[in-house]
Amino acid sequence: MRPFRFIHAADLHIDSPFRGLRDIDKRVGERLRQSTFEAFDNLVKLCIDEQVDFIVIAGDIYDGADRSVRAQLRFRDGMRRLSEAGIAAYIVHGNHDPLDGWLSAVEWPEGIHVFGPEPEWKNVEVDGEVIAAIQGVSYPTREVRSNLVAGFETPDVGAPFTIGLLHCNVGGNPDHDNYAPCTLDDLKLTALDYWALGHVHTRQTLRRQNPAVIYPGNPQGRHPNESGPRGCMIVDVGDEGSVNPRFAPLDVVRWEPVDIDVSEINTLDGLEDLIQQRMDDLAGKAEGRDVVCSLTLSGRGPMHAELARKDAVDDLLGELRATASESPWVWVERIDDRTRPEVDMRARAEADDFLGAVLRTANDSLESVDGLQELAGVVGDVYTGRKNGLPSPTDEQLRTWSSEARWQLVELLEPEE
Ligand SMILES: [Mn+2]
Repeated sequence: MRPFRFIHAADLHIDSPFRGLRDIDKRVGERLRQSTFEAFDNLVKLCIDEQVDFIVIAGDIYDGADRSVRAQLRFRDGMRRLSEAGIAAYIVHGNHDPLDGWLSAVEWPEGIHVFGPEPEWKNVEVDGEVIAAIQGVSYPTREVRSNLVAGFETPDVGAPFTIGLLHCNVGGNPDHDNYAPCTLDDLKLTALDYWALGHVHTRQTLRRQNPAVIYPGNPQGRHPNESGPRGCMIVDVGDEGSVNPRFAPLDVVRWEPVDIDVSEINTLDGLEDLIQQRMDDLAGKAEGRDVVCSLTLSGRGPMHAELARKDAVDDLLGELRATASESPWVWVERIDDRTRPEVDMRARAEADDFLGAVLRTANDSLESVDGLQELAGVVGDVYTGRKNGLPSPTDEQLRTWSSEARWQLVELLEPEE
């Protein structure tokens, strides 16, 4: 068979509104408002740059069933550019843009095919030769609770390469609505070569080949849980039908979580410097993209008291936002303060209560040879008793465990606030 290349994208969600963020920061909100449009433009450009033979889009092109006119026109313009470049497009609709949603009278250019509500086959031809056959189906309505794979046909023997195009939830992924539920076995049984899926927004390869089953993820993250690089898959199919997919990023604004341990920090200035440093790292890794970052502060230390003061976290957030660079920017979307107060283990161990008594024992094992040996004896029973051949723990291991146990005891017996 003739080798070819295609792009598999899904969940474009063009014209996602980002309303909440627009209320907080107009500049950031507007940039995000543009982001799904720009990521789509990047997708079209990538198709042309990579000289792909065709693209498949596995549903949720538009964010809302009442597709905005703006989104539809932008999408149609992109399809025109592909058509002019001789690149065919095969499209299905999902729960966010079902067939019964409002649709302007858009005329699709040549080579663009939108699948209907029943599974059907379309041949992909290049220079008069069929290089692949695609079977796809669109959601007629938002809530599809049936297994759509049941309507897919096993391909005729002799089809050069076959692709299933579907918006569905494989294996009941609980992070997404259970629309068009199916199992990996259902997909295997159809004997297609590649399942181009949409719906789950985080990139996943459920199976590498025979058939390859892939969610490419969405091209542009839309909230803190859609973090990291986002894009599509470029798939090379070899002359013997081998499938070689690779990820290509398309996102223009990146969401990143940042965790900072404050236990070694003593001043608010020091904390701000450290956060700044981490934000600079993020900017470097984002390669020119803007970044929205969700900051989590954790650990025990003097910073807990500083941050617990009235408005301290809000003030820090305001300061970080005010000093953010122009473009590209790193914007802190939230600060989650999970810090804990310091605990003076020695002082706490002197108290005449249960925690005090347990801590004295733990301190003993950390600070005296006898104490450590006693601990080794107790733990040793577990090892020799099981006769499982594990080496006995070293003194250092014992000390680490004892030290961790001390913290855990404090957390459990004396939870904060
Ligand atoms: Mn989606």
